[in-house]
Amino acid sequence: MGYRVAVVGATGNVGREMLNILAERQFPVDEIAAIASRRSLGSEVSFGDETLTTVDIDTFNFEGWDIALFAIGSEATKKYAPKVAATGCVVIDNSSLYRYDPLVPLIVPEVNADAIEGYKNKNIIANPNCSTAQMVVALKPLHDRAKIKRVVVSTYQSVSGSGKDAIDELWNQTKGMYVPGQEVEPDVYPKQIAFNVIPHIDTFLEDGQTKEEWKMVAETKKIVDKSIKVTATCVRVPVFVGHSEAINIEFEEFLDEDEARDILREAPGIMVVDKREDGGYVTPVECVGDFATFISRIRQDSTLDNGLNLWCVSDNLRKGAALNAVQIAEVLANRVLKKG
Ligand code: 11C
Repeated sequence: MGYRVAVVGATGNVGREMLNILAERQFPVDEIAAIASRRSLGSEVSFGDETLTTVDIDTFNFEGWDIALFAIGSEATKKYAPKVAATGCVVIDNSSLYRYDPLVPLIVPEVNADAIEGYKNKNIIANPNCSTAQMVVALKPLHDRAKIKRVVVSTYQSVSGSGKDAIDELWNQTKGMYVPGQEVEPDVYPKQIAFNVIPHIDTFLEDGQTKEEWKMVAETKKIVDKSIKVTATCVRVPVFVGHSEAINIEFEEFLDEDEARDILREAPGIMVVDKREDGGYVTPVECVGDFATFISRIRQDSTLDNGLNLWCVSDNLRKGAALNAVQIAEVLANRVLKKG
């Protein structure tokens, strides 16, 4: 016996990946529903070999459904998640709406799967921001060994993190650079993204941080350990899929780079690719479609007594969003719902 699973926001980048990953990982699905807003009604999406036609979120009856994977943004989530959760269907939400709610668990299964029990408070589980998810997978095994004091992270985030329009903007702006008269002005982004980098993701906060940077701080504390200090600079780069991060870590205890490499090799969800030679590291184009978080360039930081640097790359639509949500569904199924 399997589960009745609804993907809400099934036509978006993340919703489609959720369907792909449910099929790829052979999640025990008895029945699947692809749910969308009225605007996308009737669109077709793939689920393994099947083609699903989307149904309307406003009329869909969630009674008797086990799990709803939400990928519809905070505003729509605010409207629909409480109603769906009230039917008894557990909501796994990819938006930021519930992440900082102390009554809602924020889960990265490799790091804090035990926190899943907290779902009972609201029948909702939150999925973290993509840049946080891949970072905490790397931090947790190192923290367990040498206790992290402080993290300084710079991100190189792909345009797919901003949705389909941003992917089109990078594509069209890049082509337009070569065709006189077909230049494409910035629209999704405040500045040109083709052949450029933009040190601005999400809105600005009063203290000068951006919301994306703040999320990395708040979410790392909630998922790994509230004592860890994090400071982030988040940058958009002209890459379609795959977020990269340069991470500097200060520990309470000394951790040798070779031991760190061994710890990361053994850690769940991580692939270490770290040869000190040309090409002996992973770049975003190589991580697309993969489940792993890739770690490269592991090395001592000689300016600190107990410091390491590393490079971390992952598919932001997968580990950063859809994969992590499906992994949460797997934990929920195996530990809590236990059907079949
Ligand atoms: C980006 N990290 O790359 C964002 C996308 O809080 O779920 C995901 C935003 C979020 O633009």
